[in-house]
Parts: sequence; C-alpha cells; structure tokens
Amino acid sequence: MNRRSFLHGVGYTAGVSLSAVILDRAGFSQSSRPGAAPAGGPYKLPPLPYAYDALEPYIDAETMHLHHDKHHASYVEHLNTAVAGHPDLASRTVEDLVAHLDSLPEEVRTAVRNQGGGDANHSFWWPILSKSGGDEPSGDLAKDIDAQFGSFTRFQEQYSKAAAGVFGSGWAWLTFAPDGKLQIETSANQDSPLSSGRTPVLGVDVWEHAYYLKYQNRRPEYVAAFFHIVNWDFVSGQYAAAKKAQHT
Ligand code: MN3
Repeated sequence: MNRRSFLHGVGYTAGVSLSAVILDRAGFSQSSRPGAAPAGGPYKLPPLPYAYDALEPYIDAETMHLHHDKHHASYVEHLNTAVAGHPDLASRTVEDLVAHLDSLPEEVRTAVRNQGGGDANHSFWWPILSKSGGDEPSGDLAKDIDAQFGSFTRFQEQYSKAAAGVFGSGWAWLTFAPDGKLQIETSANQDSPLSSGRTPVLGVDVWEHAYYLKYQNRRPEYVAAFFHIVNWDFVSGQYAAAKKAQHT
C-alpha cells in the first residue's frame, strides 16, 4: 500500500504557507498538477480521485482546492517533518502509526496524532465522496444498519445530529468495533477511531474549512448535502473489508 498522508490542524495557517512554498520549490503548479505530492519525506499527498468541481453543487471547487491542496498537503508535510530522523516510523503506514500511538516515541506522538491523523482521515475521506453518490447503502451494510439503528433514515438522523453536535473542529464517524457492532461516534480535531481500535466505515469532516466558504455557519445544511454525495458502494466495500479483517 502506498503511504498516504496529509495535514491540517494546529496552526494551519502556517501549514498552508509551508506547503505552498514547498509546492513552488518543487516546480509544481497546483492548477496544472492537481494533487501533486510535495517533494521530500516518506508520506505523500494522494491525488483527489475526481476533478475539483466533481462534487458541485454540494461541495464547491474552491473548497476542494483549499481542502486537498492546502490543508491535506499541510498535514502530510508536518507528518514528514515529525518523522524525520525516525526511519523506523517512516517505514510504517500512517494508519499503522495512528492505530498504535502508544508505541511511538513521546516526542513524536502528538504530531502523529494531529498531523498523521489529519493525513489518515482525509485519505480515507476523499474516496467516500462521489458525484454519482447519494441514495442508500445496499447488501450487508444496509442489513446491519437496519438491524442496529432501525432503518437507514434513523441512522441518517442520528449521524447528522452527531455531526452537527461536534463542538469546534472534528469528525463524525460510523465505525466498526471489535465486538462486531457498528456505532456512530465523533472525534475532536484529527483524532482517528483507529487510535481506539475501531475501523472507520463512513466519516464526515466538520472542520469549518470543509464547508465554510459555501455554507458559512450552516453546518447541518452541509451535512445534509454530504449525504447526496456518499459513495455507498465504496463505503460498503470498506465495511466488508473491516468485517473480513476481523476474522483473519
Ligand atoms: Mn479537513
């Protein structure tokens, strides 16, 4: 698996500037080379799996440019900075690092939690979104959502309420737990459910950078729009993989 990363977060204004400088130095133009990875370091910014305007009108192209090329890129850069001098860490995937924070040297633990979490969360998130998304899950995921939440509509209501209720910056998740249950949870900042032993199946970024240009303070409207672009085929695949991994 290719290592993936990104960043955001603590002092992201500075992070954006750093990222822009590095992109320029590497000779990349973000308009002509969407998603081009900043040079240097083991972790790379994955390209967006669609055009910047693919999610219009639900998520605008300008937001996608900033979110992917600046915020995510900044997480990756800061993660690379954090693991410089730790080749033993740099050989591991960012998901592995985030899932085992306790195994990390104390001096890098917070940076991996924030910047590595930012990378892992966004790399997980982009493929969840699709222009042809929306609708509802099918198959195993649909069956298990019905069993645990009553119906897809009830799940959607609870999930949207959780997302709207995140205080400050964070994420709302549907996760798969070791006990075989799906659950709705939220995390602050860039904390990942992986750090608590649960596998993300669905996520929505509720940092203001994810929606403020278009929706301003209307986060519930953004979350409602999100459900129009969820790629349930992909999400169902994530769920199937998580269940399978539990049995191996
Ligand atoms: Mn974000």
